[in-house]
Amino acid sequence: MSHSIQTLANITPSDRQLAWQELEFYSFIHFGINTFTDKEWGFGDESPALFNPSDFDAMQWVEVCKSAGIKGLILTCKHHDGFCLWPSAYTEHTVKSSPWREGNGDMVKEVAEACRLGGLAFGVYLSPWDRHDQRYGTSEYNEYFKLQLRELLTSYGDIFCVWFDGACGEGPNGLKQVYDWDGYYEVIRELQPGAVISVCGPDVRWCGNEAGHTRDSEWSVVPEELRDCEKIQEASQHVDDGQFAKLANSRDENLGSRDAVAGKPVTWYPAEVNTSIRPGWFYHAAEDDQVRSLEKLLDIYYKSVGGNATFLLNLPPDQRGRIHENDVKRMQELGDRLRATFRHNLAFGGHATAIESLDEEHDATRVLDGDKTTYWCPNEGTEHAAIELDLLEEHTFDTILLQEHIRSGQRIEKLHIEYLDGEIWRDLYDCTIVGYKRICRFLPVRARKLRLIIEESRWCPTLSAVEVYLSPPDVNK
Ligand code: FUL
Repeated sequence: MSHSIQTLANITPSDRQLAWQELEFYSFIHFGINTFTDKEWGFGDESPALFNPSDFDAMQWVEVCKSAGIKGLILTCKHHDGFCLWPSAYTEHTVKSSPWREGNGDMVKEVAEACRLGGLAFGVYLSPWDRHDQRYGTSEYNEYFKLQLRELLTSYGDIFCVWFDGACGEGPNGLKQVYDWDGYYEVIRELQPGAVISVCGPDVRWCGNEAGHTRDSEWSVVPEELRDCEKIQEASQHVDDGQFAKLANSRDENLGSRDAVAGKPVTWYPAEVNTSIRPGWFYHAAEDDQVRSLEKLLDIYYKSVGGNATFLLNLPPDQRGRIHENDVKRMQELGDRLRATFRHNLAFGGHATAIESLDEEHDATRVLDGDKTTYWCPNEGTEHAAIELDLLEEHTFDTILLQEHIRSGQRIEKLHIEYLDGEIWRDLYDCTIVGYKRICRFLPVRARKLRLIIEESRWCPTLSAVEVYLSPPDVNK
C-alpha cells in the first residue's frame, strides 16, 4: 500500500490528542512503597506499615509544578509492587492498611483535589505488572485491573491521561499475564472519553528512551503498528515469535519519513518524552545532589515541547511526602527562565506577507493574530512556499516559535529561515518538521525582516503561529 501525499497530509489528531498536546509540559509523580524502602522496583512483599509520609502536602506538589509552568500531573497510583495509594475495595494492599492518616487516607483523592484547586490536569499511572497480587498471571487479574480502573476513573473527577507502563521484569520463568488491553481501553473510553491512553495504548507514543532525547524529526503520523510496540515488546520477553524484530520499533530514529511509512497503514500517534529530574524515578536521599541542571532541563524542554513532542518530567517526593528543596529550587529557576524568554513576542504587531495564499481567510496575517485556530496556507497542493515577516523595527532575537495548524494534519518536512542583513538575506536556521510546535534557537541576531522558506511539505503546508523572542542574557545554549 503506498500513500498519496494528500492522504498522509490529512491524517489528523482526535480531540483528546489535541487537548493533551496543548498541555505541552506536565509532571510525573513517582511516590509509593519504594519511597520508603529506597528502591526503584519493589518486590511486592513490602509491609504497608512502611508507608507513612510525615508531612505530605499535595498542594506543595502542585505549587512546585506551577512554578515551572507545568500544566498537568500524573500520579503513580499503583507501581509494580502493587501497593495502592487509594483505598481500593479490591485489595488490602493499600493505604488503608498503612499507619498514614490512621488508615483513613486517600492520596489519589488529595492529589486530584489539589490539582483541581491549582488548575492542573490530573492523570493516573496504574502499573499492569503487579508483583503483589495473587491473581497476577490469571484471567482474574484482568477483572481486578478493570475494577481498579473503574475506581480511579469514577471517583476523582476528570482524568486527562491513563499511563500504561510496558515494563515487566518477570523474565522467561516468571508469571505470564495475558493482558486484556482491549478490555482496559473499553473501560477508559466508557468512563473518561477525554483521557488519552499513553505508552501501552493507542493515543500517545513513548519516545523510545527515558533519557530525555527527542528525535530531530518527531513525526506525529507514523505506522499504526507502533501502537502495539510497547505491549508486544513486553510479551516478546516471553515468546519471541520472530515477528517482533520485523516491526517498526519505538526506538527507531526514522519513524515518520515518507520512506519509513511507505507501504504501511499509518495513524496519528504523537510522541511524549518522559524522564526524571534525578537519576531515579523514586526518591533516594543519595541523589539529592544529582538534580538535573537548569541547562539540561531547558535543553530537554526545547527539544521536546519545541520539537513536536510533550515533556513528562518526573519529580519524586521524599519520605516526608514533599518535593525536596533542591528540586523545588530547580523548578522555580526553570519556570522563571521560560517565562522571561516567552514574555514579549517581538513579532506582535508586525506584518506578514506571502507570495501565495489560498484565500483571504488563510492569508499571511493569520500567523501573527495570536489565534491558534487561524492559519496561513498557500494554494492547495503547493509544496514549496515562503512567508516574510517585518517586525517594523530592528530587534535582537535568538528564538523563533512556529506552529502548524495540526487540526489540518502535519505537513512541513523541511524549513529554512533567513534574516535580512542590509541588502543580503543570510541563513539563520534549518530544520525538518514543525508539527504542533517547533522552537528554533540560535545565536542572537539583529534584524527587522525575516523569511521562512518551506522547502518540502506533504501537500500544502499550514502555519498558525510565528513568534519571535529574545531569551534573557544568561541563558546557556
Ligand atoms: C518504567 C518503570 O519500570 C519505571 O519504574 C518507571 O515507572 C518508568 C516511568 O517506567 O518502565
